[in-house]
Amino acid sequence: MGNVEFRAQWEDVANGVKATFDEHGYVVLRGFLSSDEVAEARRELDRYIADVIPNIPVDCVFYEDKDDLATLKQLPNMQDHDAYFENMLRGDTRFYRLAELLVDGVVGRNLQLLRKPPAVGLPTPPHQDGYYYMVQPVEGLTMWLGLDVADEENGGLRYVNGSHKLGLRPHSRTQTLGFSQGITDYGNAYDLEHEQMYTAEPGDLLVHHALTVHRADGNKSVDRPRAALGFVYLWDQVEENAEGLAAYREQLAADWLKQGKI
Ligand SMILES: O=C(O)CCC(=O)C(=O)O
Repeated sequence: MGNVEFRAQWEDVANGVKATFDEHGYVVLRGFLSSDEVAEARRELDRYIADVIPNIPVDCVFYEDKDDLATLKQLPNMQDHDAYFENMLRGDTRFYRLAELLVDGVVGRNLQLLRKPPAVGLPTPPHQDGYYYMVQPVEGLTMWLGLDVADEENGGLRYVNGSHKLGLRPHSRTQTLGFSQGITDYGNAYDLEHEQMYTAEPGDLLVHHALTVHRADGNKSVDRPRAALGFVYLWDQVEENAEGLAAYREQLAADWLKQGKI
């Protein structure tokens, strides 16, 4: 990955980026990947879709409608099934180095496709990623790398500025495949005053803390998919409720199967 422009900016970025992330709970890095690098990631994603999907369990591939392959919406844990994406998350990549800069000592836990197919792509409910991971302390981050244009029509990201300083919020089960937990008291005065919507171009990187409240709209366009890659890094000192997490995931997969969603 040799984005010269990015390397030239790296020192400035490194100086300012952590302060911004710590203050707001997120930071937006425009042009984090060059167009060539985005093209490579997209080619690898196409290869994954063609060659890997046929050989992985059903709970690793989500569609809005499983009978319509055009409605592909999420590919969780791609790092478990493919060396290219394993390296992207855990190798000595720009993503990993940035995660290390923001949280000293990280483990790459999940690399997933986050896609909203046109017309049927559902909204992402308001949530905090830290709630899903069952860890203490809730210390980690998610990077969201745009592969398509994302905007108000097809599902830009909405962050609640400063919400990472206010602790974990109550969540409960949603019926949204891939985002099974949503904040139950979302929409209080703080949320409404501090939420900001971000659009993205391919190659832009949005990074948020594991406690930052965020959501996204559905894809209301007729022909513009909105694809992104999501990278989850957790602090390497967190304590995980591994049993609770495994039990929850097993139950969830059983529910989706029963409902015919996967
Ligand atoms: O892409 C989206 O709609 C949501 C992304 C998200 O919630 C996340 O990366 O944590």
